Amino acid sequence: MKKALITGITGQDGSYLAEFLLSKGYMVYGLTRRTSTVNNERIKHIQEKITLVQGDLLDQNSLSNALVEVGPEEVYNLAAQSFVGTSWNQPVLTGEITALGVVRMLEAIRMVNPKIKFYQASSSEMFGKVVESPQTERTRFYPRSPYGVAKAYGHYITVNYRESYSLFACSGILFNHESPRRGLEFVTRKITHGVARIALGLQKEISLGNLHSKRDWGFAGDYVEAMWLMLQQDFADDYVIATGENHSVKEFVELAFKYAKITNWEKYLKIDKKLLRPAEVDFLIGNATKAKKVLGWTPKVSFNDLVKLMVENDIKREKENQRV
Ligand code: NAP
Ligand code: F7E
Repeated sequence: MKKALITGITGQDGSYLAEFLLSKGYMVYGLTRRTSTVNNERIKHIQEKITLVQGDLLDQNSLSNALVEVGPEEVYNLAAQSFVGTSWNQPVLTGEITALGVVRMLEAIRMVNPKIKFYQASSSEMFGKVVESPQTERTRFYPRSPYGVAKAYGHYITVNYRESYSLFACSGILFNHESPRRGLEFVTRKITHGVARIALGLQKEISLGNLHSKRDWGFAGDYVEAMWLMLQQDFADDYVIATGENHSVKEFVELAFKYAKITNWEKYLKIDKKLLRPAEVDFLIGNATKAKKVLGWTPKVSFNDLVKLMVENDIKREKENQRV
């Protein structure tokens, strides 16, 4: 039985990847950091089937110890300070976790077992103020936030350790991917959660910042398969994972209200200038031709189905919360 260690297993992607790897027959281990309250909501349904080990991307020895304890064939590094907005407020912490955390894990792999295959969760935020569209693996980076800058370091150090030490290290440049398990601070979930509560009479309005930025939004459940496929190839490489279409925040809002059967949606929307970012990423659209050709990967869930899925899930969840 193959063993995989996932950092960030308590996050959105970590929970979907853990489910996916269990379905492939893996023994799944997750690295979790100490928090004052246990934060296993997204993995509680599979907790009996996985093993959690303590560690933190800020602590070098904890990573080496986790690798010795688990002895994985594959490591998926999904842990990060992943919220772009917070990265202006805590740029140094973002750099420590999202950038230096990657090299700490690569060093641990190099020291403990250089045969371990490594996946790094890179991001379309590295393209930032895009220099060409659609963006491919060869598009030059122009990050627009401390988060984007930290991810660019994580990407390049992954490439560098592959070239310096012949590690099997892959970087997946994933465009935005969402789900009912998305954190509430990200725009898609903030919208579907707010719309669900408005539909049930529990909330009066939603406050948003920039409605005009466009994102290439896919479904997280589809994207974790691409992570796994990258580590099953003969050679380590970097891949863009995206749907190839983009939509504005405004379009997302309109569609979410439509699926909640609410007309006159404008009256429920408030623009709050405090939610505007110091520098914005206006337009992202990915070209995943390489992933399709080499990995045989294509996204399955459409934009409309994603919005519908998220709205319906939030309505169901809010109804259940009211019953408790
Ligand atoms: P997420 O829901 O925010 O999850 C982040 C995970 O990282 C959580 O499990 C968190 O643990 C963990 N973490 C944070 N700091 C840590 C530390 N110092 N040591 C150990 N674990 C730590 O993020 P996601 O949406 O699943 O994204 C997964 C990865 O893909 C991230 O690296 C993100 O930057 C990247 N990415 C995401 C997208 C996207 O659209 N979702 C696109 C491209 C790339 P706690 O539960 O303890 O906080
Ligand atoms: O913002 C605008 C905001 O925070 C999307 C992370 O997973 O994907 C994510 O980063 C857009 C931006 O995601 C609000 O200004 C308007 O233009 O949902 P978001 P993100 O910044 O694209 C990438 C690929 C990652 O790697 C990241 O980890 O929506 N927007 N009003 C708002 N955004 C938020 N959060 N809240 C608002 O009220």
